Amino acid sequence: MTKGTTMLRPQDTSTRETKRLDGLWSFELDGDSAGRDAGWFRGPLPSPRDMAVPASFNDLTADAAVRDYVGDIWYQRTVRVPRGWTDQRVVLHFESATHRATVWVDDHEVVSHEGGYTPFEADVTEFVTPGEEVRITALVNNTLSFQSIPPGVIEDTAAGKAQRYWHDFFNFAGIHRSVWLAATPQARIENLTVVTGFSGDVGSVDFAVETADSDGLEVRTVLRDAAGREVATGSGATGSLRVDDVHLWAPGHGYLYDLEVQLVDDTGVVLDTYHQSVGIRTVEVRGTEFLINGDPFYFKGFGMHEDHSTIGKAHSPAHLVQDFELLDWIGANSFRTSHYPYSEDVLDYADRHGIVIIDETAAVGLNMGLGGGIFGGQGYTTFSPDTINETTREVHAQAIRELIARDKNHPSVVLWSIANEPESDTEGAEDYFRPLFDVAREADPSRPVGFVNVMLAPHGSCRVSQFADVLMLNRYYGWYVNTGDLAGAEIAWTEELTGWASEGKPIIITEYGADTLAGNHSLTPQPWSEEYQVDYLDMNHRVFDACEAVVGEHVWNFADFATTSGIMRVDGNKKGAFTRDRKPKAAAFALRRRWRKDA
Ligand code: GCB
Repeated sequence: MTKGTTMLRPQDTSTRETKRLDGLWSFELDGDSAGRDAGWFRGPLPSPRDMAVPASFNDLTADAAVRDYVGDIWYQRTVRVPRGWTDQRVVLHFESATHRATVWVDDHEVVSHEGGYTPFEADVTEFVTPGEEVRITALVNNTLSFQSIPPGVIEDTAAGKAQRYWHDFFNFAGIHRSVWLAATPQARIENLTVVTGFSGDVGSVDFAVETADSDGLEVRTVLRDAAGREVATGSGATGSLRVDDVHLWAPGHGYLYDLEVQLVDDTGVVLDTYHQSVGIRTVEVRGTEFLINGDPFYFKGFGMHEDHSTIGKAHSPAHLVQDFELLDWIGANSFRTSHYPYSEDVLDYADRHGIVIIDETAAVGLNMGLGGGIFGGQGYTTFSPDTINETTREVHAQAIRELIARDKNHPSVVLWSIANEPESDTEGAEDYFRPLFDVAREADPSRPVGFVNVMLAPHGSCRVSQFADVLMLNRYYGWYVNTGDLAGAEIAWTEELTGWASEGKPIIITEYGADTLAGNHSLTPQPWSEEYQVDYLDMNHRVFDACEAVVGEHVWNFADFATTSGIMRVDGNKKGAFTRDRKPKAAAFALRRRWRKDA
């Protein structure tokens, strides 16, 4: 199926070339799933409309049937293969297709991939001719089931089938990130892993390179500093580079070296070359401390979403820059990729700007007890042979592997979150999660692993946190419980947190927040007002500041975001410090005062 764990992101180098396929594609919904048997990939789609790539398709038409569509979705375009690509290996690379896709090049099926937030690619060399056009067709499917990550279920309603799910954000779908044609030499670099360290002012970059069609060729590595000066060289596919007078990557200081990997023949000709930015830093959990470069780190920031009006969950460079500017303005040093892997451009940007990331899989909503009917269909048992089962766990394991394979070399990523708010107080949960922590640790022994605990599994009842290196807690004292009663909330919250602190692990509060309608004010602290949101955050901060084991606070959420509709959500979730169009609420200024020493 997919070769999801051994691929490098397309790159232009002196031996490689890329062509981005973003723009308008032909698009057609296929509610009867008839297109595959009818061979829609064999020619132009029967009655297509235009669709933007990258974009969620949901909000781009004026048609309710499109917005809430669930099922097969066809995307198609033609592309002329660059005429200079003779004798090259050509791959077709999707950064993501939500939630799964099968792809054809002309009449040839080339790849299928499960999971909406990680990349996949196919070697299409034998199906393309440099200088000629090819037709690319992607059959995307956005259905969530008990065997998908995230899970969902299709229910029959009077109006037809409807998608239910247990997570609190709209099920945007489509092709959310760039699609590429990319050329590499046949003899090529296929995969690269770096792990960094330092002792005193000497840094180390351990590397492991995988190559293909490379008999008789030599791997060479060159490390250059940010000014382009060569600081270390190596030969061989694995090794360790010594970096004197090391310049560390650190929170707020995104210093990057460039590691160039070369594949060289015996006459010294460089047949392939690939560049990897490297931030030299260490991450360690010691007692209740979270250490970056040996220094205690306190996470300040948000759980975020890839979510914007019009484009939905698509990546856009303009929004990327704006969101990071706002993070800087407010004094955030970190965020969590709640609740799925974000665009690789986001991680690159965080690397360069010294922003710290908790990197999360799309395993959200593995909890059928949550929300009492708010977030979708109820009446299910979370872990059972008919619901979340061993097949789901295999899909989940693959999602963990693909996340780590994709993001392992980013210095910004310091902690893996393998799930958000799953059921975690049952034997079924314990059995389900135990092996998944092993999967993460095997894929990356260099970073701590955790999951995000839900309020329904408070201290003393959670059976999964025993496997985690760091405790991540989402708590809504003063919102979902003790609503409007901040004094009572403070007492209850302090009591629970004191229990968790006795575990001797660092605690990050990965969510705390109050829905707030921008512009709604009140003299007395009324829920939904901007004043209440400020008071609510203040109360939480008093609780955190009194607890030594708390090493971080991530407000839920950075910005208001789209959700499924229901009696709990008015035009989406309103817990943002910023509105959906990034205007600050009063809380944004309050957070800025707390987080920025100079504000
Ligand atoms: C949570 C979830 C998050 C929701 C949030 C809320 O615990 O992790 O996805 O959006 O609560 O606002 O209810």
